Amino acid sequence: MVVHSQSGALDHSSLIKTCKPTAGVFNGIPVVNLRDPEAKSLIVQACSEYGFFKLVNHGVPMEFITKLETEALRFFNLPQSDKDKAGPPDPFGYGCKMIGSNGDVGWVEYLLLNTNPQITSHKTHTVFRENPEIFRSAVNEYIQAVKRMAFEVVELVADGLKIEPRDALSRLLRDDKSDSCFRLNHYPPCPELQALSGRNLIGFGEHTDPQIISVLRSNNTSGLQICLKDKTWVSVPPDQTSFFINVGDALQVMTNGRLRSVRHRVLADSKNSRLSMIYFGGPPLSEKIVPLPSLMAEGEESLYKEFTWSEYKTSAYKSKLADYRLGMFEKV
Ligand code: GA4
Repeated sequence: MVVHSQSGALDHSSLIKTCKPTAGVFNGIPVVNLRDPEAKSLIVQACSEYGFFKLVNHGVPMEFITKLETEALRFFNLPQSDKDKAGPPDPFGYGCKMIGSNGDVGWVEYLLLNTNPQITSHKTHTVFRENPEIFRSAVNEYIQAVKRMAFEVVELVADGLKIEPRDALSRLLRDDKSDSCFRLNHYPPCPELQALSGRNLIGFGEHTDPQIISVLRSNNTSGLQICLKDKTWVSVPPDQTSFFINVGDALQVMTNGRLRSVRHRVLADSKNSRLSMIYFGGPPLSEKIVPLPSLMAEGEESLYKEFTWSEYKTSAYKSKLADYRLGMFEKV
């Protein structure tokens, strides 16, 4: 179903997607304490069953999180004409409602940044004319801390799956040429939502993340939903003090399907705005995405054709958000 909307921070009239409210709140999301001696097996278990888990005791200082959140809100509260100066997202920069370049829309505005500091500084200069240094340092200190935690998480994945060497995954994220990005998503409240006779408004449509791993932090507004193995959608209770970790397509391939790239989406709220910040850890463009040899059992064959991250990205950017992107790389 599509509706026209003319109000809210996403100001111009446009077509917005809705869906039936079928998902219930799920209290079974696995919770992993990063300092738990059992963390490696709990992570592998969670990533095989859900491709998703909540991380606590993560070591990222709350101060970095709130500082960046404040700066992000300062930006999203600017007049539309000022925000538009930081767009369009090509793919980096400010975007409003349009996601990617193949006609996907959502009730969302966002900033997409490269995690390479030089590129970040170029864009943030346009974004934060008045005081680019404050935003730049807030982004950099946050990303640095989140990356460090993400390296640890993928090393625990390697330990849990007995992958050798244990930096087989983390070295890809640590690489200077790692093709990683960072996204700030703002979902303004949509007051018209109540008039939609019980339907839900899609903030960010269903998709899987193409990269190795995604690390998400959001404020306390709900909206995130994940798709379980049996294809039912469930709502993830928000927790602003924790991080949520997603397995991406590349990690599914590198583990030959042992870990599952999770389909997820975000619904908008009628009263509360949602702010999320996501680090997408990807490999260098030239990296071959193949199952890690040390993980393969004797005689086990790859479920996927060989491809480089650059080839996968090119094909992903030609796709629509909800497409099953790994499909064309599966062996028949
Ligand atoms: C989904 C994960 C990340 O947000 C992202 C998205 C990207 C974009 O917004 O430009 C894509 C989407 C994401 C997958 C398919 C293509 C590309 C929009 C889209 C329709 C930054 C990414 O890497 O892939």
